[in-house]
Amino acid sequence: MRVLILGVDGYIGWPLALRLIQRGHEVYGADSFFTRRRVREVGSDSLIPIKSMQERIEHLKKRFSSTVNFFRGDVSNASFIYRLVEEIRPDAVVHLAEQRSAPYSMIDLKHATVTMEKNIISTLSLIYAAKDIRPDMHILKLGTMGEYGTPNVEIPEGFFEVEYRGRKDVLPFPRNASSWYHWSKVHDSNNLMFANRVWGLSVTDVMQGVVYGTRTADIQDRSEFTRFDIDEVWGTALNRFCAQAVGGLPITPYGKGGQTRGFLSLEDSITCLTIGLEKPPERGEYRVLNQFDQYYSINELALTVREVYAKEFGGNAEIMHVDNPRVEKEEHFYKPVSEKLRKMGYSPSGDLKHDLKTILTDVERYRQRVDKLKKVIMPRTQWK
Ligand code: USQ
Repeated sequence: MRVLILGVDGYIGWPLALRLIQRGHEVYGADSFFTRRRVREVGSDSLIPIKSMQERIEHLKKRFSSTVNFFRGDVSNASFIYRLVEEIRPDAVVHLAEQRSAPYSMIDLKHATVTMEKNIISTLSLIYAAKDIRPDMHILKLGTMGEYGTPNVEIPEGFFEVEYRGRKDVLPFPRNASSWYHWSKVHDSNNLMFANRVWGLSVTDVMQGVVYGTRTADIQDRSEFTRFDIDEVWGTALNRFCAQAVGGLPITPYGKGGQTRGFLSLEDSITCLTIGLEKPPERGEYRVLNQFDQYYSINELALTVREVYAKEFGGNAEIMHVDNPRVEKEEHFYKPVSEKLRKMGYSPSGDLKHDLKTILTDVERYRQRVDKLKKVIMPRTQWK
């Protein structure tokens, strides 16, 4: 299959390219290196050093004799995405090229605007490029479980049956996001749903949980590592907790720590996206997949990191509940459904404690870099 990955330089984009090349797909990629620049903007860097795109491309040629056909550019620029779709004529496009940090989007108006522009306009441009040039290609778009928020009822996969004043319908499940970033994904979902309705585009809208991990099965040596962010803006909960443990900083559940989210390993994220590509929706279908392995509360995760770090490394990590910089429920019901991917063949790859041992081992290797990044780990970005 000819696949175009938008955001191929990112945490998920790069290991996805490795997996698809291994599986014999023809892989094209685009990136503007937005994340590399914006992580530096907040004084941070990937904890695990990563190669330049040029080095990555050369490395793949040696290992597989096939590589990513790379295009540098910004997919919120319509002429760039039109040119890509025209030249490549992909069977599928995976859209990962969005601003992915909730805290970054909440810094101020400028950052909220960049997030809305990059995210909404890139998806809209891709929609139009598909309609005008290649209406039968599959758009696989990365959304987020955070689109749904934390309602006091079960969360279905995109749609649910409602009965109201004696009549029934199947409607989109209400979205109730908790940052400008998460809302930008809601707007993308609405736009994709509408594009599907008017032009019959084939869409998979992935509601993905929080991803953790340093590796996938395909990552064999240091030149293949993907980025791994641990700072308060770009790092996500579990990855940050591992770095905090190794760096001798307290593990920081925000507020009461009862916030519960769906989580999955990087390995599982790549597996699920590959399944979504290799088992596309029907032509003209808009399909929503809830993509996570299990849900955990932040407190459970903090305790598990502390336990694994003590057992495997003899370390003694402190847990410190800090004032929550976000506006979110700290204790709530949470029961999302994730059935479709499992029916399509996904079975989770490992267990959390085993994965944590691997992450902590990799983070230990870069302990000196954790020390250098210490000043950007504790929370600073406020929602209020
Ligand atoms: N949290 C802490 N302590 C920390 C960091 C986070 O308690 O040191 C809490 C947050 O308050 C939040 C939860 O952990 O309740 C998750 O926060 P996060 O920073 O791990 O993840 P989030 O901001 O929700 O965003 C991340 C990715 C985003 C993706 C999303 C999936 O950055 O790209 O879409 O996870 S989900 O959370 O399901 O919406």
